[in-house]
Amino acid sequence: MKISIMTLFPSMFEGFINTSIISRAKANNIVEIECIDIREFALDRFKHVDDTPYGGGAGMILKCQPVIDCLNSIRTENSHVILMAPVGKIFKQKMAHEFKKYDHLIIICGHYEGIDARVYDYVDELVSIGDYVLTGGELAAMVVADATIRLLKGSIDENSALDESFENGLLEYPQYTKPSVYDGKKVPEVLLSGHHKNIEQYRLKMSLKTTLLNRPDLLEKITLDDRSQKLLVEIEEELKNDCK
Ligand code: 6GU
Repeated sequence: MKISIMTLFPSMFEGFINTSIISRAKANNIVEIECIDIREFALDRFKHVDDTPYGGGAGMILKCQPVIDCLNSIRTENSHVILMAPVGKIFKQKMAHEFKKYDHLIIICGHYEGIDARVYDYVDELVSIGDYVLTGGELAAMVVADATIRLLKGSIDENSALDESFENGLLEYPQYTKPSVYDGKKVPEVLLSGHHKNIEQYRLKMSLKTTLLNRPDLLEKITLDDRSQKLLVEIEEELKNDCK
């Protein structure tokens, strides 16, 4: 897979591209990442890429011309083009699974106060990473690229991706490593037992409990099987008793 990132601040991506899992995925030819500086497509000798908003208002707006010329210089029939913008659809794990299927993903980072809305007509979708405003789309683009790259075959241990938060609609169960006692705090006994069925049951229960406590909205979006429903009733009883 190739990911092309269009940005006014290519240097922001250096740490991201050259560290840990992402640099390894690149070295192993699982992903190719390029950053293209939108400013190189400015036409005037001062390399202006922004201007004041029609209708008035604060800040500067990224112009169509440098963005579209830049896009046209790299896009092919196989490119899927996303524009990072706070007005876009919220990025979810499911979207990362969609994005990983494309041979060529182009991510456009808006910056300044906004981007000329006519750019929307040249992209496949607008994507936001959440309900807050960042100074630019760069951090958001890294979030999308990271979540997508780690799903590519060979990027991380495939088994570790299966049990993760969001993959089955639930948050992940808590994990522990050595020592078995730290500062008087014990690792749950069942995890030391070697009894795989009990461990699996305990993890499912903790997954349900964590989701109920931190993200009850996620439970409303999935259908639980009989076993999970029973466990959830058990958890709710236990929580009630804890309050007494
Ligand atoms: Cl994609 N861009 C900016 N500037 N802010 C955001 C965002 C994107 N997603 C959430 N906040």
